[in-house]
Amino acid sequence: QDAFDHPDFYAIDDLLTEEHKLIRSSIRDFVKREISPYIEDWAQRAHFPYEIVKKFGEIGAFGPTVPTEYGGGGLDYISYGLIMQEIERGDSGMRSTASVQGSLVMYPIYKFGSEEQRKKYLPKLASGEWLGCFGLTEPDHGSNPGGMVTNFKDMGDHYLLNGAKMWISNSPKADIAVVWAKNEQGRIHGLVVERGMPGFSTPETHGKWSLRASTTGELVFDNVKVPKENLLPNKSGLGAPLMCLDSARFGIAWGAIGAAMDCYDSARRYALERVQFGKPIASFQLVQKKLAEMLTEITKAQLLNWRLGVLMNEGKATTPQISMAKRNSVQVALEIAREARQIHGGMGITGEYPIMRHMMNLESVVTYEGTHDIHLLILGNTITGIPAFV
Ligand code: TGC
Ligand code: FAD
Repeated sequence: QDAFDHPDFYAIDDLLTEEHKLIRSSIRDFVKREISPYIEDWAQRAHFPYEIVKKFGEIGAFGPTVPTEYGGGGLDYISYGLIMQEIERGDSGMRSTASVQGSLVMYPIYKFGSEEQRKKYLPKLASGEWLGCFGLTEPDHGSNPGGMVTNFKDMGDHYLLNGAKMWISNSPKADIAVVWAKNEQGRIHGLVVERGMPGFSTPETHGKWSLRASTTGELVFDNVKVPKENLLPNKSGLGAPLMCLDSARFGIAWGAIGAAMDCYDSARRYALERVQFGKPIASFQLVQKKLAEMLTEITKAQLLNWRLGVLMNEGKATTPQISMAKRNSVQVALEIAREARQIHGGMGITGEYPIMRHMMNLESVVTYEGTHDIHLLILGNTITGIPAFV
């Protein structure tokens, strides 16, 4: 018997194919076997389990939508969403490792790279032989990446790259980085920077209270000579990294609901087992209210995510639609984590239960890939036609 019974109050499974359900249960089994038994310990010790990279490669968690000829899974976006949902049910930091590799490293190389670049990098990234990272955010340019100062100069036979990126998931262990930098005309391009290039370093960021099992760091470029063939040739401008973010934010919309499901599941079990005043706390109306609201919000988000997946598959999803889903899912998950924490009473703050870890993780998820308020402003711009960013 599956110990985790995902809520499916509106029979959303009927909207999934047999393949979707198979993918979901194989990733769920993997998470139960390879992540859930160890994640509290990794998170408590701020340990990134590097061996998970190869294992993610083996189960097809990297680049599921990338065509099979490049090592990807050749799957649709609902499959991708389900994979992210199941991994994040285990831990948001583990999902970060997978979504950065798939949506932010493999996707730009596949979409904007040359055939040589696709063949050189994608199979190794898909299999987990190489780990990648994505450098957009800078110390002084987070929500406003268009203001970036990292730059490269054309030196004839190579480019010379200078600058720094901050808050980069996977960076301390990454073999390659997809880096966004401005050329001498101020135009943004993507470059593949490889570990070992002189002048390139990846210092680790310590002291995080969130995503503790994910490794985060900087990217520092001090006169790094980047071969000309490492520039992604097929798209430039801020739109290129923003397209990658569309794909990653879609995965986060599904992933965050995975974390919410885990909190709901744990809260429901705890409420049925924990006795106070001679009764399970699940018999009190206030506890039932919390559980009913959790289930309602999870169900609404599942439907939104599923519909967005269909639009993604049809190539019709827009950035504001993706913003709405990312923003909604993370907010719902954070609120569910907080309510679940209350249901667990004092036990909710310990590593005996996954709640506090999910809650702390979600404080990063609500900020990265566009903050909660930036996504609101993207929607506000769509509704009114007035950009309120500046
Ligand atoms: P704006 O003027 O709106 O757009 C600039 C140019 O880009 C075009 N564009 C798009 N193109 C393709 N796809 C999209 N989704 C696009 N969105 C915009 C746009 O048409 C324009 O083109 P052109 O030719 O006119 O120049 O740009 P803006 O500077 O006003 O910024 C808009 C804003 C604030 C929404 C955007 O900058 C933004 O989304 N900021 C948030 C930054 C962000 O999300 N950073 C994430 C970093 S990566 C990360 O967090 C990874 S964590 C992963 C993990 O661990 O899981
Ligand atoms: P700021 O942009 O300084 O924002 C601070 C506050 O001001 C926020 O509340 C924001 O909403 C608000 N604000 C900013 N502008 C406006 C405005 N116009 N109107 C209203 N409010 C505004 N980046 C990468 O490139 N690659 C990665 O792999 C990556 N991984 C990350 C991993 C972690 C754990 C974290 C925490 C971040 C990661 N990021 C990554 C960076 C992330 O994308 C940024 O933190 C995020 O975009 C916000 O930028 P900032 O932290 O500089 O905040």
